[in-house]
Amino acid sequence: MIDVCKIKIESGKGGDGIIAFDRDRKADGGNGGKGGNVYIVGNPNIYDLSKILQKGKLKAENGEIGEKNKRTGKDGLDLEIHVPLVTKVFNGDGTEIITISKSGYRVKLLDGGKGGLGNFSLRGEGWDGKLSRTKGEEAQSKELELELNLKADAVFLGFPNAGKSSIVNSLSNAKYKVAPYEFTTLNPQLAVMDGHILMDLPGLIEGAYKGKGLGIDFLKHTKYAKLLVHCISLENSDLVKVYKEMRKEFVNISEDLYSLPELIIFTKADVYSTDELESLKKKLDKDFKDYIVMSVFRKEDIEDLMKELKKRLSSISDTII
Ligand SMILES: Nc1nc2c(ncn2[C@@H]2O[C@H](COP(=O)(O)OP(=O)(O)OP(=O)(O)O)[C@@H](O)[C@H]2O)c(=O)[nH]1
Ligand SMILES: [Mg+2]
Repeated sequence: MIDVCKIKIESGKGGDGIIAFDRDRKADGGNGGKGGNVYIVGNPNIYDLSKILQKGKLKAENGEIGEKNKRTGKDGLDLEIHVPLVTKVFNGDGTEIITISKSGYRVKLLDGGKGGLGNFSLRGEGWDGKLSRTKGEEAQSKELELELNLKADAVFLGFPNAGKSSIVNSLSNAKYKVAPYEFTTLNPQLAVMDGHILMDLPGLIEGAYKGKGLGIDFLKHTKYAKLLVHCISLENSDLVKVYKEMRKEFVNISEDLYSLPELIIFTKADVYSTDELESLKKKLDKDFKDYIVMSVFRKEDIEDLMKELKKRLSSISDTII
């Protein structure tokens, strides 16, 4: 997934004014059209920056030159660069320009050049006026750096192989890769559950905050989350130890991540028989206050989890960005 990129943007040049005469040898050359502006627009249907890079040159249209008969040349079309939410926009030197955090939010980054004047606009007495015109204003250009901070309501974290992607898939229409080995998920992946955005993340291991495993590049994407869904596989023998180890990792990664409301999900409940599960839950009640035990292979577990997530997400108001 492309979540940072450098781009060069360019507005349209203004069209030149022209010199022309009508049948009576009166000045009638029109003005040039205006060059297109460059805008950046927040678009909730885009999830990474790759499309922007594919486009190559990001340039608005030039204005056309003026025409005979006092007619102004056509204005150049504006260029709209659509970016996912939330995208931070920086100047080439790293200073921040703006954060695009809302759908449809449209900000002008560059002005198109003004059109030049034709000899009709500049007409005066005598030939001097009749023979003058001005050129269109030059285009502006700028280097930008874009940084995507994906906006998700709930982020799924935990050790590798805990079953995070399996759960996210079963709560949504997503079909992300699931496999019985570690680090199947390499990049943050988004899925939609009835309007709520879920983020499936790569597994974390001890020392992730120091760059171990796949590291913590994902962190910028968790900034706007409302809920941390902490997934722990019931295949582990010491669940308290596993839980504490991961909480230690969260605090080392970021205070914000650590402070998010947390829902603990013990996954792969089907590895136990019903009786074994009952006694396990009694043990869990002693160590954990707020948790869910589930299996992705049980439809009712998925339905219950979905209800619970919706309840929690609706009760937490949107983060103000
Ligand atoms: N028995 C059982 N296996 C499960 C369950 N959920 C997931 N699995 C299996 O566990 C393995 C890992 O599942 P994933 O969903 O890829 O786990 P992950 O946490 O996303 O893994 P990484 O992306 O590598 O961190 C796969 O073989 C799944 O089929 C479950 O509820 N029960
Ligand atoms: Mg995964």
